[in-house]
Amino acid sequence: PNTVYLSDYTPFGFIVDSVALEFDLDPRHTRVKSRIAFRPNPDATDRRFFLHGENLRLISARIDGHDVTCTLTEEGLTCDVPDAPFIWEAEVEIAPIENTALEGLYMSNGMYCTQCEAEGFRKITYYPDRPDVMSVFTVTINGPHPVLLSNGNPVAATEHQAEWHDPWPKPAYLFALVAGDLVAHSDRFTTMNGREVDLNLYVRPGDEDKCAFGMQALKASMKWDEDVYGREYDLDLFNIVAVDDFNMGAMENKGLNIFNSSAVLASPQTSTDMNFERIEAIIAHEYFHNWTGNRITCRDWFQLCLKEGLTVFRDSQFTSDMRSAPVKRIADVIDLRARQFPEDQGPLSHPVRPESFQEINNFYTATVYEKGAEVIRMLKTLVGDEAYDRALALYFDRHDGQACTIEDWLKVFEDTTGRSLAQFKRWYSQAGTPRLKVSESWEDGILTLTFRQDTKPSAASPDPKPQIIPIATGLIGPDGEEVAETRILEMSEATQSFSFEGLARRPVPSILRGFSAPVMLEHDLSDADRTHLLAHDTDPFNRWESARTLARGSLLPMIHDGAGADPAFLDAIRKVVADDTLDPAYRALMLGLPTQSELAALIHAEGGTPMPEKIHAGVEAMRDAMAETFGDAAQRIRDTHLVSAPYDPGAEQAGQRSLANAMLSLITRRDGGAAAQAQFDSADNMTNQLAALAALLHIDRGSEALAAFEAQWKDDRLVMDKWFGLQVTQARPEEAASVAEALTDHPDFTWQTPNRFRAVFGALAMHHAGFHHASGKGYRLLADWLIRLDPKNPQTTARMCSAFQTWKRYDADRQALIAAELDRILSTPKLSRDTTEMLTRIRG
Ligand code: B3K
Ligand code: ZN
Repeated sequence: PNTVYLSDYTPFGFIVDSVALEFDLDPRHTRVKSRIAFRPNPDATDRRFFLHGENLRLISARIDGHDVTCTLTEEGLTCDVPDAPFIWEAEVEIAPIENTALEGLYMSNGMYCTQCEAEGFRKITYYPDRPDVMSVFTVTINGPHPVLLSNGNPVAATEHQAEWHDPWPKPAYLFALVAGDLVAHSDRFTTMNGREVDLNLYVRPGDEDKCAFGMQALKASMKWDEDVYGREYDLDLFNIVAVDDFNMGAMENKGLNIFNSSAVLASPQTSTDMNFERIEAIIAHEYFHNWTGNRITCRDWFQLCLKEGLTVFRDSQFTSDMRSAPVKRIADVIDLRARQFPEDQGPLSHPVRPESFQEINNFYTATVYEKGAEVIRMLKTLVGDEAYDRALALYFDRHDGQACTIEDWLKVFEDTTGRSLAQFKRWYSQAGTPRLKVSESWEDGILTLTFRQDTKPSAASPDPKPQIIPIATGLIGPDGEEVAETRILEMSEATQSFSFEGLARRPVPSILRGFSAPVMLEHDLSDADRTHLLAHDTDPFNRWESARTLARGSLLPMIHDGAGADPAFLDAIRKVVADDTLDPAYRALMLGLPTQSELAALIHAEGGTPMPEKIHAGVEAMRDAMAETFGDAAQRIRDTHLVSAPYDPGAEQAGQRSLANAMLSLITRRDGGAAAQAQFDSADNMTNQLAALAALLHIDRGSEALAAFEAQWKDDRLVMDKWFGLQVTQARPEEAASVAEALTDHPDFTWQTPNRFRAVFGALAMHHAGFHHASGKGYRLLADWLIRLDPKNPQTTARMCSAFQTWKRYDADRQALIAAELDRILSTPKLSRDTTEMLTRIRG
């Protein structure tokens, strides 16, 4: 297979002045005519004329009106062109109905839609399909559908024909087309400069009642981007379309965002609080791309984090502002540890800016996105908020309309602050999660903290160098008072010390406040000191982190030798959770435990061999102990936080529900399911209904509720995804694979729809003890289905292969079972490039 290298970048030999496309839609025989104005690029040395094209049937090709002969390959075409401006015209035929990969132009429930990022446009017509080729598009769509959409503004429409013009030059990956029998939920937004923008959310008939929240979120995002970043929307129209068959969450096509219906449709009866929050964040994310991604795009796909890291960072700021900043920060760190850390510490480890790939779709990763956002967060911490704002203003000013690199991005910060970011740049070029060890010394009223940073060498970065690490640190005195406010210790050496002077008594340091860097902190604090921080830290993140660390410490002996839960830990947790002065959402987070996979990683890092069944047993024992410790208090806390007001998805009510439902799950461990059944029977919103169902399934008393749920929701595909997933999630480890397998026989298991496939197999992969059950059945079942899905949808298959990325943590028997499955998949004839690359890297 072909490997592409960052170091091989050269500009395209031609500039594209304009693109006109005309589509005659037909499921099997869609015709696409293109008329493209090219001229030689004075900045390029290589003038070979190569256009990408895949699975296209070329009908005709002309240059300046004359037929030309082209050399066709699997990847595109070449032909001789004049050394002067010329017009390329081509006609191709494609079959959207046969496009099960959901990349390019495809069909979903009878509607046409597109997904072009990263390299899908080449499945629509011949084109230089690379992000640094930007042009102005005019699109004509012929089709019998009531709604015919493309990017930009509508210029003309008759029955069965629509013409669109997008005045902003864009790369082909932002092209979009939608045609179908859709209904619009419409609204308007007045921009900061008083321009009126029409907003539409297009959905299938029947989904109209699930649009209001997404529309609100869109308007809130538009306003926020004006207020916080000074970014105004730049077209008269902004459209969002919901599609059922989609490989990811959503796509930021210029003026025509396309969303997985699960990432935009919401109603109180069918969506959980978590769904609402996720939808709000994704709408914001895609909208924010209009400036960070579309107006300023990437020079090449190695620079993906330029738009993704920044846009994730911006959407996390938005959520912090709309909801609770500490809760958002904790949720982000939980997510980073669950998804990015395993990636960065296993065979798939790669820098935030990778240097080579075979299939770019495999690099839309937690490292590029979430670590990419963490890197920007650190940059902001290092230069300060005010310099960050100035740097961003310069970025938009200097690079509007360009396709940029990480070098361009860092340069605006260097020019703004006068500081060199040469060492900081390692965060973009070096893979792996640094370990940060800290030791303390105390003498004459001076506390000295000595840090050592260490990154494990990996295939991607064999010789890691010290990073710049901003370590936000404060001090908590023995009486619980803060004796030093947060200070940013800027570490740049492998080993470095920082002192705090003039202290009357020895304080407890609160280190890496707000998780100021994506590292693994090792701080040998006594349990007493941690409990002290848990009670008194003024930094809400670190207060939570103390609880997490205590939980880990208490869980390990329970896992290893079946010890009982540490009463001191239980008591400390009970105290914070019962503290009514704290935000309920925060208190619910305090009750959370590290995931079983995270515990496996920890045991592995400490030189042990994680045994999934023991981890599972330890965590269950801890939950039971919590249920005992809370006793009747659980009921009291739950009662206090039951919401009687009409459902609202905002942070306040959602926090109440998350605490009440955390209590419900403890109560259910002791009451045989009575409270959960009552909640299930009376719930008027999905959050409470699903929480009750989960609690019942967990104690094996859920079969009736499950049937009732199915009967109630069988016609709602998004709710049915939850029904499929939850049964696997809540299954006992020895049954998880069988439950998943049985679900694949359900008539509604429409496995070619990524949402449904992920509902079952994503849940299985996330069920640590179930997936890793010693029988190997989980591995086998997933492998069977990946083999089946790969020829239909390589992208979703490849993504799900990451379930195997942690395999080297486990015992020899499990490793042998997994290796056999990896080899079995790899030996499948015609395995896709996507899946081959993922599994080859994982297999090592
Ligand atoms: N930019 C798209 C992701 C495209 C994924 C292509 N495999 C969505 C987003 O990050 O906003
Ligand atoms: Zn994005």
